[in-house]
Order: sequence, then structure tokens, then C-alpha cells
Amino acid sequence: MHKKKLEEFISFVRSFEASDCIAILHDSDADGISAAVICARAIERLRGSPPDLVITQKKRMVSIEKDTVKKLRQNHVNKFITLDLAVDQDPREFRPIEKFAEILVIDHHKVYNDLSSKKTVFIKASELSKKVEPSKYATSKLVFDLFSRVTDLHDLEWVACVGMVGDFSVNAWKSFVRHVLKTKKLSMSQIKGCTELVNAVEIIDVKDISSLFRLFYGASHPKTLLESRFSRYRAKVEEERSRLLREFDKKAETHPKQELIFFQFKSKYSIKSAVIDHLSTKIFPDKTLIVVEDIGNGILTLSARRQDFKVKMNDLLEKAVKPLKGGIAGGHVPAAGGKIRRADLAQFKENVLKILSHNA
Ligand SMILES: [Mn+2]
Repeated sequence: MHKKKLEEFISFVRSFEASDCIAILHDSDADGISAAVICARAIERLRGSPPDLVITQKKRMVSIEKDTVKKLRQNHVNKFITLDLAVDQDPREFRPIEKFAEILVIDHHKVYNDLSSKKTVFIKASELSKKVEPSKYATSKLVFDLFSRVTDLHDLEWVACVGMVGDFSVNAWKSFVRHVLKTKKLSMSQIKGCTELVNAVEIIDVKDISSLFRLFYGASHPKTLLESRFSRYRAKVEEERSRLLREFDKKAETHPKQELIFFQFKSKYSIKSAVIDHLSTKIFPDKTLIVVEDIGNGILTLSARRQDFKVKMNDLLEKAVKPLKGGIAGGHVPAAGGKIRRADLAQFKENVLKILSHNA
């Protein structure tokens, strides 16, 4: 890693004092929440007390929301850490925070804007390792590796594994994962179970993420999660996903020339990631998959996947929504997401087909 960056990181985290008001903002998926658990535990070890505020954002956007800035101000936060969020994609709400807080950004999405400044330490996976593809350097592993330089985190290795499973990064860190399972006497199914459980809470009731965080924060073993009240959420998700996979068999549109499969559905849950992850990893790794979920209010949310890296999903969605009013998209090469207005669906599809035909 860039030596200067690492020095900046170390001096940022070594500066933590009991009198600081420290806030963490994290993505609400399995990688984001695992990263937050490791970061919070590290802070507790460094300064003797946990972070004062741990939050996620309502709209689940990658950039900072106005509400978040307000919350930070109200709580007199003076040190702010963002995890697993591409806050640099739209930095409008970010810069004003520098007026009252020092900021640490840790993320593995592509670099949109380098936000490094006197007030901000900006760390992306692409800077930490040239060997690991950024989408495979899960933020939970990134946070684990970084904070391990200043405090002992061996007991939290399994938490990093939960995040890595969530972001499909295990293959890039085989020997680490093997070592953790062996020394901690854990099974892969326990780790996967935790990942599924965290994902299920996000799908069924994202408002429950903060109570899940508290449970996860205090857990010293996967059992604490697996035997909790949240485990019933897994069965609910499984049932709804099976229903949607049956619907996929009947309703999916295939475009062989563009190697594209397109599927649109409605559900009472925000479940598109669970549906598309199953299709993409288990059945169609070498196809471009796009799943569109109608969440009401005239808004459609989008997910795109392709596991062979032949087409960049983040670039594809970003380009396809760019001409659409209110359209937003972002993410990784193999996995991206976004949203558009329902009225723009036909135009969105046309844009996707045009871009893919061009690439072919
Ligand atoms: Mn991630």
C-alpha cells in the first residue's frame, strides 16, 4: 500500500480519545455491517469505549444523504468514518462535513473522485493491493487488515469472513478463510448462515439493522447470530426467493446476441439482490443478468451481475441510466445496482441493449 496513506490511517486512528465523538456510517449489506462491527470493536480497543454513533442511510444510497449530515451535526461528531460506501460518487454532501469533523473513508468501489484532503483520509481497496481485484477486497477484510496494524483483532477474523462471503470474495482469500475455520473450529456453513441472516434482515426489515448490529457487535461466535430471533428471517427470504425463481423461469427475457437475461418482478421485500445473486453465481455466471424490481411510487430498483468480468456491470448501468432523469447507478465490475423511474423502463432497456450490442 501507498506508504503515506498508511501513515495517515495510523495517525488518524491513533488520535482517538475518550472525549471524541466518533460516528460510523456503513452500508447495510453483510459486508458493510461486518466492516462496521470490526471497526467499532477496534475503536473500543484503541480508546476504551465504542463509537458514539453507528448509522446506515434510509435510502440506501452510496453517497451521503442530507439527513446524515444533520445527524452528525446534532450529535457534535468530530470524527467520522464511512465504510463500504462510494461516498466519492456524489461528493456534494460530503465536503460540508469536513467543516466540523475529520473523516476516514474505507471502501472498495471504484474511485470516482479522490476525496483526500487535510481533513479526509481516503482509502480505496485499489490502493491497498494491486493483486486483488477491488470487488474481491471486501471492506470487512480491508478494515480487518488496516486496524490489525494498530490493535489485535484475531478474535474477529470470522466477522471478516461473514463480510467476504457476502461480497463473493472468499476465493480471493482461500488460505485466510481456511486458517480461520481451522483455528476457530468453525464450519463454512456457520459463516454462510451468518451472511444469509444479515442479508435477510436487510431484505425483510432494514429498520432492524441497528438491533442486529448491537447483537453482532457483542457476538464472539456465529452461534450468537444463528440462534437469535433473526434466524426466522432467513426462512422468509428463502420462501419468497423460491417463488421469484419460479417466476423467472416463466417470465425472463433472453437476448442471446447480447448475452443478456432480463427479469422484472414485484415483491413485498427488497429482495432483488438475493434473487440475482442466486441466478448469477449458481446458474448464469457467464451472462449479463439484469433484474428490475418494482418498489412502488413509480420507482424501479435495478441489479446487474456478471461473474466472468467480460462486461463491467458498474459502467453498463451508469451509462444506461445517465440520460434518464433521476436515474442513479454504481457498484463493482461483477455486481452493480441503481434505480430509475418506472416511466423510463423502455428507454433503459433500449440503452442497455445498445451498449451491449456495441460491446459485442
Ligand atoms: Mn462491499
